[in-house]
Amino acid sequence: MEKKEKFYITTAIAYTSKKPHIGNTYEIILTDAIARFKRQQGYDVFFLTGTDEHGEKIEQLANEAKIPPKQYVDSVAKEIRDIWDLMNTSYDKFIRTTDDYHEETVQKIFKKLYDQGDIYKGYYEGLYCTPCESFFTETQLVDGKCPDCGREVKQAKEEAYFFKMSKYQDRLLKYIEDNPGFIQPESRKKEMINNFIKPGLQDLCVSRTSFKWGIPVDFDPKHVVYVWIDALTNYITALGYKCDSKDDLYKKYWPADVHVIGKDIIRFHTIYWPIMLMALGEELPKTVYGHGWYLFGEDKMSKSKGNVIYADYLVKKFGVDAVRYYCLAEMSFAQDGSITYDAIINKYNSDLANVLGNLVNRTVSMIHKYFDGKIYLPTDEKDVDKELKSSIAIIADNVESNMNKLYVADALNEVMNIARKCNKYIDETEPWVLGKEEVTKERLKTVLYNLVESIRILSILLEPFMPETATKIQKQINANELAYETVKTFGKTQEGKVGEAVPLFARLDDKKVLEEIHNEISVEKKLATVEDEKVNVITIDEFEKVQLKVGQVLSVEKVEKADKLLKLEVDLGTEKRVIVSGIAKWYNESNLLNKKIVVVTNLKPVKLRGIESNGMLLAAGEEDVKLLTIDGDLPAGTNIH
Ligand code: ME8
Repeated sequence: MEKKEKFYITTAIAYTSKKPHIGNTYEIILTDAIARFKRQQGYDVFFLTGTDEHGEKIEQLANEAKIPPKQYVDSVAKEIRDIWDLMNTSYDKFIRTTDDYHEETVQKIFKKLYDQGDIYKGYYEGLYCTPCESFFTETQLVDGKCPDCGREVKQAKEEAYFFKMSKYQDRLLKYIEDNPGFIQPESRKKEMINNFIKPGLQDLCVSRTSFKWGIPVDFDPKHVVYVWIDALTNYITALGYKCDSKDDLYKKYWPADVHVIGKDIIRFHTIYWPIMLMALGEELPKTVYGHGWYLFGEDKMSKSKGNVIYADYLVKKFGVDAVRYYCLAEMSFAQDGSITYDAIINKYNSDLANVLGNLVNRTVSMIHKYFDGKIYLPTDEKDVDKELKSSIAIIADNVESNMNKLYVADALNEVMNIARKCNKYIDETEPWVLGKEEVTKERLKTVLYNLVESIRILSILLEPFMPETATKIQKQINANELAYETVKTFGKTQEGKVGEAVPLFARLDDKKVLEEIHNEISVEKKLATVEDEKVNVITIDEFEKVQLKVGQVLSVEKVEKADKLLKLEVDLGTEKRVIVSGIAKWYNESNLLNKKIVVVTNLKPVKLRGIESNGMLLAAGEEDVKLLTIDGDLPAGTNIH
């Protein structure tokens, strides 16, 4: 038997920080469609997906949830895999970056690169905020202070490992230029070359000491490996690349034929990743395809805006294949897509119910009505039949060429064009007229045969995009010839009986469905808010750690060269304190002197513009700020409880 050509395709590995939304889910559906298409074409496909489970953010989320990070990622990784399974994606392997074999190989790779001099130990220098444990650049500061907590930052140096990116810069540029298909879409290629590579690559800081949830550098365990080095390596560890040896799977499938990723992480995949591979002496991936993003209408999906759409909810409302259809059809190559509930309902009705569902249902029902479910071979060929056959042949070619260019939405639209052509063919041939007279019923046999045969071809071409629907259609028309090559030969259907006519996509009442969604979403939002609040619940003991007192303002001064700051002297009964506060925009001596306010008295002192501030005032508001005051008269120093 002829040896099949291999095809290795991967998705980005999803962060186990939170449940994936429809945008992340789009990527696995897209990759699945390409993988299924390649399998149909006879390739020996390996399709990899998985989860990216380390990093500071995940450590923080686990801390907030008061569970160990591993327990946290186990639960989110399961949620992700369940959604990938729900979407009927045909991945061959699901890798987790917490898998033992992956962690071991990442350590070996780090050591190898260190031993050969590509990674060196140095210092990360910058402006450091101690409480936040973070480095910032001058431009990231806000009023010269930490952009996160507003405190002073100081010049600091932290030990870290660096990767000599610049060493490989020229080789990378040459690879990109010699392999025009490497970065897709083309427009991204220019961006990478002109904005990042040509100006000169900086050495990359590849270890961290500020958190623990990562793969330790085995020869220097206070460092953990930078999460991107850990994550990118998944594409080879999953195949059994072990640094000092390689499994057969690796030998067979590497290099990747396509890495499917989102547009935001193209730089990591087309600069850092190829350079890592060059340093390891391994082949580079053939193509990195950075798809666009799904937006909610025109906005980025974000939990805080409450506009995140989840795949499992959509599946409950519309079914798996309708969700796959929308996602694949509505994001053109090199562009962003838009998703809203009403757009899904519209597309469902216009394409799936009216065009595809209607065609299959009408055809199978007519065969039952006129011929007791029997399909007869055609007996003549009119122009209208020729036209149908030739357009289907052209469409089948278009589907293939679009898929080979990764123009998945265009390919799917072509498949739907078969259904559109068939509906037009029904209008032109008027089967209901032909069915009236015995003499014209002979012609009707041919018309219905052509429809069934077109639907058979359509169903094969539809399989990569909507696998369940393809099978349902094949059952209804009782199709036996399902090999991909047969899409190019019109006439494979034999005499026989069709199955039962079962509607594929019942039309949705848009107003009713939208109203249901609106109600369900608002209940979900409420539940989510209760959940969020639970995470932040504190006990009375914790609250009592904060000492609050009534303070009276004794003096008010502006702080030099700091527009926002006021220096106050506050009477706390038994003592006087200096407090520096960022309220100069709203308060001055005239509206603050003698005022009774609320002061946190046991906060660690901080220096602001060289003045030690010993306490904090409580205030409300962002744009318009008001200090908390006391209702009635109480002496300065009174405890607040
Ligand atoms: O980036 N529409 O993980 P991730 C379409 N762990 N795609 C979107 C999207 C949207 N609205 N939002 C995100 C990571 N994506 C890393 C990858 S790979 C070695 C490490 C895409 O969970 C995003 O671009 O944040 C990425 O390709 C994928 O979803 C996973 O995103």
